[in-house]
Amino acid sequence: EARREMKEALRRVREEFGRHYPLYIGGAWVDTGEKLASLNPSAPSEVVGTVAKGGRAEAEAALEAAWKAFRTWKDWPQEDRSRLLLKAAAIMKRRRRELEATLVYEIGKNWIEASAEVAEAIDFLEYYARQALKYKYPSVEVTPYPGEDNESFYIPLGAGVVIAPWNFPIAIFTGMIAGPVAVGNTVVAKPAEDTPVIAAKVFQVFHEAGFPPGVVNLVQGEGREVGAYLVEHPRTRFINFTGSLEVGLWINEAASRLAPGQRWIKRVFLELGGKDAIIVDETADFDLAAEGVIISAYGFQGQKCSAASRLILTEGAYEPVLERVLARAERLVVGPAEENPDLGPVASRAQEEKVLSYIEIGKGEGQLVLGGKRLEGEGYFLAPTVFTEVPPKARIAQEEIFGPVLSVIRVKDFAEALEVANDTVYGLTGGVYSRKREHLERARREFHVGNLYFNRKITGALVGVQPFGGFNLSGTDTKAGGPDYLLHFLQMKTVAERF
Ligand code: TXE
Repeated sequence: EARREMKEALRRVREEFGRHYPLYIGGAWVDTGEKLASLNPSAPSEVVGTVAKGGRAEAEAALEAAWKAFRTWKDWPQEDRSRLLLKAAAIMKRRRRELEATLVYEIGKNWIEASAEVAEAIDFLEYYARQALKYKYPSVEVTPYPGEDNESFYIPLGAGVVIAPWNFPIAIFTGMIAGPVAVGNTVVAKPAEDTPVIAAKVFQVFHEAGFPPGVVNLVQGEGREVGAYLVEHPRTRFINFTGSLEVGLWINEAASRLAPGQRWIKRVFLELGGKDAIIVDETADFDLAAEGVIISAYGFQGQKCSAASRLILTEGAYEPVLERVLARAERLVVGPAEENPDLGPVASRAQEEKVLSYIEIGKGEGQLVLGGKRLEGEGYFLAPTVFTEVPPKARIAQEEIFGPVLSVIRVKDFAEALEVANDTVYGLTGGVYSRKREHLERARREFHVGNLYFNRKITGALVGVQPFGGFNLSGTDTKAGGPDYLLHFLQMKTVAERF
């Protein structure tokens, strides 16, 4: 049944190829003179759709609309704000297959990855809608003081900016907007250039849900232009960013520079890259470990911040795990995403070039034992790639590649495995496969990552179950989908009254 629905949805989305989507500012669909085209990475000659390309004028208008909307949105009863989020979730559920099919064509996810991602977007809306209700009352407990009434409560920050990456263009995009908006802020959102169509569809959903004009605004365009303008703007109150380390560091600096006329200290939230490691020791269930490594390293072609890109094997695990990983990796099917292969294409030509250049670097650093090349076809198809004997300090063991490339590192024991695992500027996710309690306990204390997984096949996160975010240069650890996430977008007001 799901298969039939998906085929039907793919057919319908294909019929819509080439459709044009405007910007969404102050509750109106706005066109501009310029266009941005979205290409199908499985067949880049196909234009999935075009969107209006915005510039500074549109960014300015959107911020203006967001501030105007904030005046009333901040005072809406929380139940009503939450109800709108739930309505958006219900609309997404209704359009679920269409949204999944759009992901398949626009970014090259296979059906399973696409379906998990749309489910996650829905989860974010529902979770934050529920979570926001907890901040409704002057609920913060303060110490009673004689002769006075003391009350502390949360209020929103104002208008802020959401800047999103292409790799989870509906889940992360929706979640980063839904959080701040749920608790009374308003938002100008700038999606990634490679995924403008799914972003426009998210805004169709918001529009249908009935958000008041200006609460959510969509400005598509280039990061360096529109994104940078919004970041530097004196009226931006917070920046919610997910993307690369490089851009994140720039934003962090730019946001703290006082622009002429700036009246706010901006709050900056950054969720950046990872160089995630899975450790397997000699006591592990080797089949389970190999299966988990495959899912984590090659799911969505390795283009996840949570993807394992380093496999650290202790002496007794090295041969049996490597053998199992290679046997499985060899069998992976790579092809057009609409055919629901194990791996679709990488996202864009730029991505393909970046990954291939790291493969060249890797040839000088380790042993290429599998893949390492582009595959036949119009799309950006890369073979699942494995390097062995990779020194921990090699560039392919230190830099985020964001592609289907796994670096295998040999260590003598568990202590060394942890040392190597932590020897990175990042600190997002980590995995450990072991049956030795002592090793797991030690990893629990010493493996310095925001999200740690033991003997578990998937290194991603479920909304509300595994709050997600990283340490070190992986970001500001906002813990998306966690119970404290909304607090980032609130400030506390305290009122004392003498009776
Ligand atoms: O990032 P880019 P990408 C990370 C992942 C990887 C990256 C991939 O690990 O590093 O995201 O996303 C805009 N001023 N995570 O390649 O290039 C740009 O237009 C303002 C981490 O898209 O940084 C786009 O909208 N904006 C993660 C956005 O920034 C600018 C989960 C991101 O682009 C800009 C998922 C500028 N100067 C991915 N330049 C986690 N940790 O949770 C570009 N942009």
